[in-house]
Amino acid sequence: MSEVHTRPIPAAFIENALIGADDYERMYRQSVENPEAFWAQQAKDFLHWDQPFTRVFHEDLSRGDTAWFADGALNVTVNCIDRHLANRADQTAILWEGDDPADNQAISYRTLYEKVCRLANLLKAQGVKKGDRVCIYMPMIPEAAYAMLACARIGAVHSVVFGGFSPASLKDRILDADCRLVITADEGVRGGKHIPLKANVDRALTDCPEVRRVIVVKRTGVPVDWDSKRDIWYAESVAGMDSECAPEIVHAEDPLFILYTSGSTGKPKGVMHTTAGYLLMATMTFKYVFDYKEGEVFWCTADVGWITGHSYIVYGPLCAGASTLMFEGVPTYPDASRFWQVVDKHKVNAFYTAPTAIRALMGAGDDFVTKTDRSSLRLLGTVGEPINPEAWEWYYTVVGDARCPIVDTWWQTETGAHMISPLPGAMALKPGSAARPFFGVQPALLDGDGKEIEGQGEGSLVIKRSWPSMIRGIYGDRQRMIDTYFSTYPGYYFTGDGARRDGDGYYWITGRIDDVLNVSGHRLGTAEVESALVLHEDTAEAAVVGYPHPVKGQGIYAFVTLKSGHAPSEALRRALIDLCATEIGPIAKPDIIQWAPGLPKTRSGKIMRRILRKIACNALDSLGDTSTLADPSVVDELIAHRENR
Ligand code: 6R9
Repeated sequence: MSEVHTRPIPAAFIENALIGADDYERMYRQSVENPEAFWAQQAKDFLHWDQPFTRVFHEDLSRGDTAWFADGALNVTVNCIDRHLANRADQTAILWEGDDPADNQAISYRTLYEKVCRLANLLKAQGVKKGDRVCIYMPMIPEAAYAMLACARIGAVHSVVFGGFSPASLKDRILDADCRLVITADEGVRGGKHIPLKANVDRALTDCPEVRRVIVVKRTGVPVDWDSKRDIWYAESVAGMDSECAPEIVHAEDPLFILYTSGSTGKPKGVMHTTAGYLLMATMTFKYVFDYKEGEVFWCTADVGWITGHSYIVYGPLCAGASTLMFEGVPTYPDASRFWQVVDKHKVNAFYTAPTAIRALMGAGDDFVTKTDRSSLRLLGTVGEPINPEAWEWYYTVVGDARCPIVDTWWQTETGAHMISPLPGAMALKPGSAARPFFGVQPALLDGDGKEIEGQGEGSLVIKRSWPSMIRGIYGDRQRMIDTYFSTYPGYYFTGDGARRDGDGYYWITGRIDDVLNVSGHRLGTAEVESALVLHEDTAEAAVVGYPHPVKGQGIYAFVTLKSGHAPSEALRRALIDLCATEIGPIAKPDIIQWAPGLPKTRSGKIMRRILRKIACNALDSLGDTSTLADPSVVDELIAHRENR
């Protein structure tokens, strides 16, 4: 890669930044040299405790163990709502922008308090108790946030399932977490299209006999099928509830939520986060990485079904007392100017989105951006996948008018909060680099032998010590957490990403080094897509790999072998693509299907994905050694008929 030029921090920004270069160096040093003192102070500064902690943390990474502030007790909603009522009850907590530009709503902290208490009381009335799991399958409407917070109010554990997932995926997640109650809406609305959420829930629940109650928010008012023993309407049910609900004070290490994410093998896993450490780090990173100042409007465009929505639409901003914008729609509806129209309409100060959206909008042309004002913007951010320097430059110069620093934030569902990111007032920016670690985070790069690389170099990205918002478990399968994250390199947290460190100590994330795909910033396991493809009765075998895609970052390339006697056809191709959509969700549709008479396998029968990746990327001069294959001629056949040239 050619060396990119460094962008200094705009002078006007440095002056008022919360953390300057010297602050960063000093605080970072303290955070790693004396983590006890550092984190104890942060936890006192950022959170309200009902029972103060005396122990700061404990860790044993070889067993994936960590505990933070373990003898302290608190409630997340007291931190995100109640404590703001004295000073900012009338300030907007959630600024909702509907899919239709004419639809919007400002919810004050006072109103949020009432909405959350009523729903919390409704959950209690339905028998939900501390520790019970509640599934939330919602569009991007304020009720999604109320539902998450209502669970937190009573110590219940939410499991938000992205509204784009299919009934089959929803069913798997409900069963895995043993949820007994589901909160959903009649429909979702995105880009003018309607998504039948309630009908999806009905289908999922045919296999979930334990779910006794479904609370349905009326979003569009379309007629929906109704099971009068099971389903209740949200609005009429909460109307009868008390608007006060005493918070359940929970232990710092009690679970707050489960969120499913894809790994390299098997079904998606329920990543578990606990209360205090997660909330602390979500809030602290929100404030410092986005340089958040009182009264500002913050907009994260993610869906609440992903970790980014959890940490930076709901928990981080609300705990910090910010106004958080929640957007129901898509970047290109009614047209490709929508994001910037919304920025102007609501005077957004910080804007946080994914590289895939930036690339898509870049392709639509500058006019959609330049015809808007955007002078309210002070800072831009990206997350979800590596950002290519061209997209970075466009974001910086065209969207940000070369005034706004860009924070490229590297983190994961499992890390709960930002791990590597510029602090915008503290360090110069390098397009394409996530810059330097956040306080308390100690990244390292390991070589092929598991030895730490000093100074410049490239390797497997790991984290050396625990941090407050580290994954605490995989729901129902502790061993799987240890195997996935703490066994590859004992004593380290294994991220699954590769990275390079340059001479200034900046990190450049190179992408996943395992069998996880990143399609438009969404994680998908190759194994999940393969399982869907082989459900078709004509399919004998399937192997899925990623390949570079100009907008999505990665596209899905599937090699499919048919059972003997079955011939490829366009109809079969469509059927396989649809199968991925119905089994997983539309994001899992393969971009390319190549009919493969055979797959490259070792003599022991293992598919050599390394070779398939090269074929999918059209990188034929670096195929590597194929001599260990059972039948090397398979490779020539696949190359001759490759679909990506
Ligand atoms: C927050 C989130 C995590 C994976 C992660 C990495 C990729 C996220 C990135 C990035 C390069 C960034 N990733 N942020 N890669 N630069 N700034 O996206 O969580 O859905 O769990 O995905 O996304 O590969 O391992 P999650």
